[in-house]
Amino acid sequence: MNNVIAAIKRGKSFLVSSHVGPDGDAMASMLAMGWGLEQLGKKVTYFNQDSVPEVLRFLPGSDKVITQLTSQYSFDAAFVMDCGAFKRLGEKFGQFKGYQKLINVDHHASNDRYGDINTVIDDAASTGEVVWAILKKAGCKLTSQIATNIYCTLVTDTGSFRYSNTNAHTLKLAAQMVEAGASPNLVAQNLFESQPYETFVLLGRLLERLQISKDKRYSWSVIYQKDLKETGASYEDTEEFINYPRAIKGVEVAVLFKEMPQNQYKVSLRSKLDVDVSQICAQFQGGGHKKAAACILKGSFEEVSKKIFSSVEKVLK
Ligand SMILES: [Mn+2]
Repeated sequence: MNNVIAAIKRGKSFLVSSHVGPDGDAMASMLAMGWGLEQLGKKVTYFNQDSVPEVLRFLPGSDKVITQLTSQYSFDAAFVMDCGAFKRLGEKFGQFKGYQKLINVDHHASNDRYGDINTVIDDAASTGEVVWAILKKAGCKLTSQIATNIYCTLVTDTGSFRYSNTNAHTLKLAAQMVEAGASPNLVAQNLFESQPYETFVLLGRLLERLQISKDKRYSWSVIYQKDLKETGASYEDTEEFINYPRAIKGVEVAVLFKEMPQNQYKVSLRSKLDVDVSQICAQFQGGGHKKAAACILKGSFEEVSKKIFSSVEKVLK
């Protein structure tokens, strides 16, 4: 923490970024950090190669995010948020060399500490919680822009304050953000009640294919590339889909397979009770948290699902 504060004090220009395919924690964390740095008189550039998902465009500062970095840019430090592994920052960030220091701000237990400075607090409910701890220590005032962004990170990563990472501290922090100007209703409406119609057509396909294991302890579904083409929906809209298999009574592990180009599947896992799904994903070079993790496997659906199910069954034993 002291190293981050020193880097902020010393630097004049900063890049803020987050993992590809940014969710509400990744995007709102980088925006909150940017607002804080600007308040301290720093020059800030906001970058994510995948840009801002439609549902997050209400976030203050989201209009400043750029998707290209050229060699003309140069920064004293780059803050990267909510990203457990360097590769997940994307190819464009990977190729970019215009920063002196890389500052890794995260809450994933699986974070491999790839930064020059690493502020990884794995019991923080969201990366945004870590961001606010940094900004507070750096002497930032809590503005409504920062508060709305931090509040969004909490709602996203606690499943609207339903997951086991929700505790008294999380709720107090959320209340503090609301006092400073975050609107729970505005955030909820944008995150959960502004979905494109196509998303629900795609959800219909997922529900049609919903399966459950013989012992009813794990459940899964699959989305194919052709579903995206036929429904007009995109993977960006499927963030919440895994909550359906997870919500089935008795199910301890939920699995969602998403077909990717080039014979690959992105496999997302969620656990409801004690199962550590990050262990399962680590076997396939993936990562995440105990209760939410993902990995990418090559092969047909049959091949990929067989591998995943056998390791899910092992862990359930
Ligand atoms: Mn997160």
